Amino acid sequence: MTRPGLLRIGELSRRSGVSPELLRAWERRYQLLHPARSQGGLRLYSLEDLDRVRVMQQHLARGLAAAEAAAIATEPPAASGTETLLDGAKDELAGALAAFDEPRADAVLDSLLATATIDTVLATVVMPYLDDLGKRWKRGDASIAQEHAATAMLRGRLLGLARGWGRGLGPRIVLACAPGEQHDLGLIAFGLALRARGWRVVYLGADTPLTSVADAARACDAAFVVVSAVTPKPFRAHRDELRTLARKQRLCLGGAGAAEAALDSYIEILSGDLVDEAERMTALVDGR
Ligand code: B12
Repeated sequence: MTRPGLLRIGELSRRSGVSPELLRAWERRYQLLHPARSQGGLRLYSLEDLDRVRVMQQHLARGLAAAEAAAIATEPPAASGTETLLDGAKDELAGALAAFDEPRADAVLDSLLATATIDTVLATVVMPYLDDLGKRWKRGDASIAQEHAATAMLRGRLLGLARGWGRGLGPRIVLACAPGEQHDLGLIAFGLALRARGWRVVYLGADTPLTSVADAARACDAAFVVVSAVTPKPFRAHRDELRTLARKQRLCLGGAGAAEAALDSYIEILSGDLVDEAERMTALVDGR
């Protein structure tokens, strides 16, 4: 991997699914990309370049001509407009999901993803929405059916965005929920934030036995393993197995339960906001 956020043309092509030839043409014709130069003179592209390519693709898929799509993709975001869009989007998403209106919820997410990065969409809309949903569910203001339908829909969308997160050349990370743990949305979102920073994700999902986590990490030569849980209970119940795993792999514990788990000091705890923690892990593996 090059520096986080700096990609060679091949990696930009793999991540966006656009051929290097077409990327160069878009750079030349529409100034869509603004590469920096490495010491050896190689072009290095930023995550903002990748975002612009994705916005361009979304508008092409909607039938716009290339010049029109490029004009939108290269427009500087109007800060206040974006903020207003994000503010309104959480309420709109909540309204659509509460009414079991999947097409409307999809449309809200589509328009958000066309204008904001995945980090922003996760941190300002999806995660706060899930937090509110949990509070409403606890108060009895959201039914079990509404909670199940909403989380199933969001989980599907997040996993859709995750397609191809195992590809590329970055370091590999194995993500798994602790044994007995069903809450995997935070872990998927964390994987997406890592993916945006060049990691390759091997996702094992809910309720994974720790011996299987160890097998997978060994088989794919993972740089890191993250085990997550919403409460400290599974971490405490599997303390010895976690210690064994930590002797073989670089292990981190994540999710709301990690902060209270109080295990050994050599097991890294990721207890902050998931985008910040993805940034911190990237710095760790880069030796920054
Ligand atoms: C959706 C949901 C479910 C779904 C999960 C679907 C899925 N595939 O994930 C289902 C229906 C399966 C479910 C089941 C249960 N749930 Co539930 N669930 C929720 C709900 C509404 C949203 C969870 C969620 O995804 N939140 C979004 C995440 C991302 O937010 P977060 O967990 O606060 O995480 C923050 C950080 O910790 C960080 N983060 C999260 N994960 C990770 C991972 C890493 C690596 C990192 C770095 C950071 C990170 O990101 C977040 C934002 O900063 C919450 C309410 C809530 N407030 O969260 C309840 C909640 C988590 N559930 C709860 C409970 C009690 C249960 C059940 C026991 C209910 C039951 N009686 O059956 C079962 C347990 C199942 C099990 N064995 O795990 C409680 C937990 C209370 C507690 N602390 O003990 C909550 C808080 C609801 C409540 N207010 O009571 N649940």
